[in-house]
Amino acid sequence: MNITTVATQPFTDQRPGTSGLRKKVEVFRQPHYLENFVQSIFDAVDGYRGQTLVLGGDGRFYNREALQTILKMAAANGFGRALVGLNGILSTPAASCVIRKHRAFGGIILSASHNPGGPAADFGIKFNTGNGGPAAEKITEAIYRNSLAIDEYRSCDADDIALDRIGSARVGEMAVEVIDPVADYTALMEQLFDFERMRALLSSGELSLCFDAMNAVTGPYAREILIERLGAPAGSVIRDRPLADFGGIHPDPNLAHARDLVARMNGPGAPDLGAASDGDGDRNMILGANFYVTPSDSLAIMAANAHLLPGYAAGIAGVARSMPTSQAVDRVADTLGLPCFETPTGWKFFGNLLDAGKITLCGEESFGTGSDHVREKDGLWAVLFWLNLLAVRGESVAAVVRSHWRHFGRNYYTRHDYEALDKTLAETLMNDLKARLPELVGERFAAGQVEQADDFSYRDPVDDTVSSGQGVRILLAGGARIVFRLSGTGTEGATLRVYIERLETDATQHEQDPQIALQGLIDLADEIAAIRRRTGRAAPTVIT
Ligand code: G16
Repeated sequence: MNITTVATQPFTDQRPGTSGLRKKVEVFRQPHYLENFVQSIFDAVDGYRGQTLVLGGDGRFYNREALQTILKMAAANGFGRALVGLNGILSTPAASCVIRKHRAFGGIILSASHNPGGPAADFGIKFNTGNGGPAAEKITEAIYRNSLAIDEYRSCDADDIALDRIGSARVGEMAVEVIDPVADYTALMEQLFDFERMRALLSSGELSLCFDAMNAVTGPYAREILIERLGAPAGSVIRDRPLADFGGIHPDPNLAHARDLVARMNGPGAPDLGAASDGDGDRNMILGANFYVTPSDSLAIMAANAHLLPGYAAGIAGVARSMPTSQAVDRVADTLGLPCFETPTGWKFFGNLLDAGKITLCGEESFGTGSDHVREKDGLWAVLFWLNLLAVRGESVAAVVRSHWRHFGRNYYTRHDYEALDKTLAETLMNDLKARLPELVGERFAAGQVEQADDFSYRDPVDDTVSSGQGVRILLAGGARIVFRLSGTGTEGATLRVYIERLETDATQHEQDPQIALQGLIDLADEIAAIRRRTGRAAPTVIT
């Protein structure tokens, strides 16, 4: 193998965010930019010589080109084998599944998740370790340090390999297998859920669904599982072809970006279950006929009902949620006597808890739920969970959620995003807020008295790593909360996220619009942080 060592210079902006490095395509296409980051990954880990690397992405623009570059670098750095998804495709949860099943050293996933794709849009790259999950912070920080000091990277002279057919090839001395991206994942889903029962109901039309793959990676997975294996009618999966620019849409499964699905679910003859996933297949949105399930409620309902499904019939060990996620799941954990962990935003923080067997289910307000079957959040898994649950309970989505609220109370919840703010302005807003925290404690507002105000810090109970500065929490009497943090996944300016929640135990008050039920707290958030005055924005960009 003809290895080349290429001289390079550091870029100063390669610190991984909430989930890997996300930048505009044009940034990644600068000479050496991608290569520097990939070499920094390899230099941050040990023991991969001769080992297997899993490679794939969400199929967005630049996916294939980047894959060929990474294959040559992996060969030159001494990997023994690479497993690559057909056409360069692997959804994020499927990549996690393949890493675990084939005992790979780790994987590189090419995705900017729900961010738009195309030449003028976003690209991303992240490293997952041998447990199948996103690299922990100590690795992502080592990658960043390496990226600041890098002066050369290794590649090799080799031809590009054909990604469009399943089979074996070589890049230098490294074996490459182009694999079916759907097979291992489908087999895993069949172990967790009652396919026979779901098939009987879906193929007879007793249960119906509409899944929106948003022109992104889950199309092939949804077609195989929902239509081929479970017998749902062909039109049940919409926007099912992965496109390099996602057809010009935001592949983000929320009420704003899945408009057609929402219209169908709110129209006459709506299917029983509506769902959507994102660019790389790890997020999910769940809808019933005329009914929206918040991701936080979805997690809580899963925890309360898991024992009804085959894969979780033995019970669950514990649950975890990211700090800004509503406390609905905490109430389930309390009732069931389960351990419940509160982690910083980012799936990587669940990895140790899952590996140690401390939790079985976990989730985030940002449309992510998952379990110990892989080490990523998993969009289609969540859809199958709900389908299986509806099949077992024989009730509508709305009935399942309403009976949950009656039993556990309703955690009214909303997130207000202010996107593309000036970075310095957003950072100043947060810093000023942090400076005010001590004086806020004990203060009485119309919406309640502040009991605690802090900047969230997390000590990982498995390896004692401390992650601080993870978001400002204002905790009010009665469990109401306002949380402020800056997004770690945006590629333009800064995004301020404001998360607002309060518990309502009176069942006669469960049918309010959350924006109305939370109005007092929404006003208080603005009063405390002066968002409108400082940003000049009259309203949030996105409300979920
Ligand atoms: C990523 C992470 C999630 C996180 C989300 C939002 O999701 O994997 O853990 O909750 O970003 O992060 P932020 O609020 O910092 O933008 P995804 O689907 O983009 O990979």
